[in-house]
Amino acid sequence: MKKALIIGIAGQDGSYLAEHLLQQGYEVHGTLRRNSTPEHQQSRIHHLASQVVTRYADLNDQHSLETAIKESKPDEIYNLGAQSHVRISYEVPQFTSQVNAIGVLNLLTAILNCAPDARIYQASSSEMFGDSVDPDMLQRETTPMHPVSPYGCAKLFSFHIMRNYRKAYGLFAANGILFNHESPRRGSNFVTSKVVKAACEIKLGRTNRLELGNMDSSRDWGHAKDYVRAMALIVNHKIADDFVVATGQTHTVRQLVSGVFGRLELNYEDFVFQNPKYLRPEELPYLKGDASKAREVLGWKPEVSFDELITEMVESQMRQLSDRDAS
Ligand code: NAP
Ligand code: G4F
Repeated sequence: MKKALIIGIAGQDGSYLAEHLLQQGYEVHGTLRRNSTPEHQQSRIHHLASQVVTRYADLNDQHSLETAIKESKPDEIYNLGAQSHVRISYEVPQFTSQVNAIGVLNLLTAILNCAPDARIYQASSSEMFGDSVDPDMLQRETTPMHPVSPYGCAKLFSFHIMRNYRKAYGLFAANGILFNHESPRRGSNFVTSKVVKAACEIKLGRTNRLELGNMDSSRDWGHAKDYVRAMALIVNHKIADDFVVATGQTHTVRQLVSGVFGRLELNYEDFVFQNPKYLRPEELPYLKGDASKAREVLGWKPEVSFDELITEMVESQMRQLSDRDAS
């Protein structure tokens, strides 16, 4: 039985990855961060409580990472831990860099010390491309990276330190360059989740206003369930390498908003307003990924379309709101 250690098991991706690896027959271990409201912290993995082993650890605390590795003895380590919100990375740039950049170096050092044969996956991001795009309007593994946020800059450091430690120390250190991926478990301050929640509440007459930032940027949105399958394929590939994971479709935030409100038979223009507080000091305007390498080398392709993703998120939110009413 293979053993996996997931740093950040209680996040959106951590929860889906844990489910996926359990289905594949893995023994799954995961790390949580200490926070002041433990009752909410494991809401995404409550249903897995009897099947996974959790312990506290933090990317900023190398001792805790070494303990987690020594106790779990993993064959595979998935680093999904991060301050993952791009706009908030402008409010806490040093913290973001400590966790998303130096934290990865801490983890690599712990792995060199305690489990140099383990295979490592790093959650790299399409945010690393920043304002760079190839002439065919796609981003791929060879596209230059010019990040435009503290989050993107920190992720670019971790991407390169993974490649550096792969060559310098022979670690199996692989990067997934994942484009945006969403689900009903997405944090409520990311745009898909924020829009879906507000639109459902408007439909039920609980509010009549949604405030957003820039609606003209474009993102390549996929489903988190599809993307965690790619993570496991990357780690189980014969060599450590870097892979773009994306759908190859892009939509503007405005198209997302119009689609979500349209599904609920609402006209978004009656309810959606811009609030400058949600604008970013520098915006990443456009993302559209070319996942040909992942498709050809790993046999990966996304199964959930943008429309199916939105439908699932809207239906799940409506169910949650009516369950809350009933209880
Ligand atoms: P998420 O829901 O925000 O989950 C992040 C996880 O990291 C949470 O469990 C969080 O714990 C944990 N964490 C935060 N700071 C940590 C620290 N100092 N030490 C250890 N763990 C820490 O994000 P996600 O959407 O699942 O994304 C997973 C990873 O993929 C992140 O690294 C993200 O940057 C990257 N990524 C995401 C996307 C996307 O579209 N979702 C795309 C590309 C890359 P708390 O819940 O306690 O904060
Ligand atoms: O949902 P978002 O916050 O995602 P963003 O910034 O693209 O980052 C996500 O994807 C990255 C991969 O490309 C990950 F690495 C990262 O961890 C995260 O998962 O914003 C999407 C777009 C942006 O252009 C933003 O400016 O939506 C725009 N937006 C407009 N109004 C808003 C809002 N975003 C948020 N969060 N909140 C708004 O009110």
